[in-house]
Amino acid sequence: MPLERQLLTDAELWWQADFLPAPVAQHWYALLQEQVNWQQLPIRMFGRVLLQPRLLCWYGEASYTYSKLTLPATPWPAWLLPLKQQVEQAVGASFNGVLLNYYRDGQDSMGWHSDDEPELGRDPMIASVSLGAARRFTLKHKQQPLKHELLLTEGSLLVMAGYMQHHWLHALPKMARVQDGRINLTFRQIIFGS
Ligand SMILES: O=C(O)CCC(=O)C(=O)O
Ligand SMILES: [Mn+2]
Repeated sequence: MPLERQLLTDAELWWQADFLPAPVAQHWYALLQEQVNWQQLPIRMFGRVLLQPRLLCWYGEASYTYSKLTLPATPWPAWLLPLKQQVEQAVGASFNGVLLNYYRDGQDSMGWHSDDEPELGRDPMIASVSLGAARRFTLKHKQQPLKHELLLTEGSLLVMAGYMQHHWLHALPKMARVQDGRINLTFRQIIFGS
């Protein structure tokens, strides 16, 4: 099944459950868990410095400033290029950076935000591959009382585009019962000189 458009006001959201077959998704999960230099970065909250409730890594030709943290430009590892190319082919767009998130278990999470950093351009296109444990992905409209939710299952591909980041926030809430890890790759296009 190809990418299917989700019915969502003021946004483009596309979803493909079977982007990677389970054995392929498991192969990538194991490789990424092992090969990536995962880091837990600080976050400033209510005047205190805490650690982010997940691990991350950035690969890209440009640096990426996100949540007031600048992730330096880091060359793409050659072993990751086949997955990047497969995503580019499915989406019909090219990407020059990937933010990887590792949620060690259901206690790790990501709070409400939009991916609206200036270096992503006016209408960012973000392609997100999910590996490992299925997790809820929640969306809420910024101006209207609208909500949406997806279960991001292993091997699925989600694409956010168009006005999505202008009008919607998204989050990956905690799921207390989840004991397994999840790795997520969010492919992005950084516009140089912004
Ligand atoms: O883990 C996810 O699926 C969401 C990740 C995300 O929103 C981000 O990296 O900006
Ligand atoms: Mn995001």
